[in-house]
Amino acid sequence: MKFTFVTLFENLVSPYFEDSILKRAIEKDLLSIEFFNPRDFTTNKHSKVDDYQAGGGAGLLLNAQPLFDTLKKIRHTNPNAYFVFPAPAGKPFVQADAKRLAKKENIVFVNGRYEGIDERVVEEFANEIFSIGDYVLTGGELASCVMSDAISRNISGVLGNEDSLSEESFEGMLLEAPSFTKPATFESKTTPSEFLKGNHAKIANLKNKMAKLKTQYFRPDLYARSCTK
Ligand code: 6GU
Repeated sequence: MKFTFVTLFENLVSPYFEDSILKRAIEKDLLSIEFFNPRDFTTNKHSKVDDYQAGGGAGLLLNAQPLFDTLKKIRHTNPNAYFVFPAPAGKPFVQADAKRLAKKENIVFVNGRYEGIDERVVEEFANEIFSIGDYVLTGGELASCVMSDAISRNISGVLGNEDSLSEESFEGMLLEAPSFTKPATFESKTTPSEFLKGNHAKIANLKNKMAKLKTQYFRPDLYARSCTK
């Protein structure tokens, strides 16, 4: 998988790939990243990339021309490039999207800043528009990091232990059960005794009960959906 980030602020994104699991994925050639800055594609004297909104409205928009030319170049280089636009007005990004997109060869995250992107660029290039939650960020970069992280861990070989993919939250529509490590007693709090006895069927049963209770308590919306499946 290649992630292409179109951004005015490469430094907001690149450090995220310089440590831990994603760093190792790059070293193992399972993942690569590249950056394009629309400022390099400006045709005006002062390399200006933003402008007032037609018809008024607060805040600046990214101009169509530099961004359009950036994306045209990317598409010309790779006709299979898949364009994802992070935006608060997109559809909610969920685990099923992370899994599906992990099969693409090249995902291009097109990051707006300011109040957004000229709609004609969205119309021409966007394969999908995603939001990562009901709040507004100052730009798409954090959302792109969030989505590329969630996608990466679904690429075969990226996680050390692929089992962790099937047991975790959202795979079975329930939140993950609480987990514990050593020692058995810590700060006078004890690990549930079943976990220490080693009967795997009983532990699985207890974990499932805990997962249901936790989901009911923290995410009644998810729980209601899991009951209908
Ligand atoms: Cl994807 N982008 C921005 N700018 N704000 C957001 C978002 C995305 N998702 C939630 N808020």
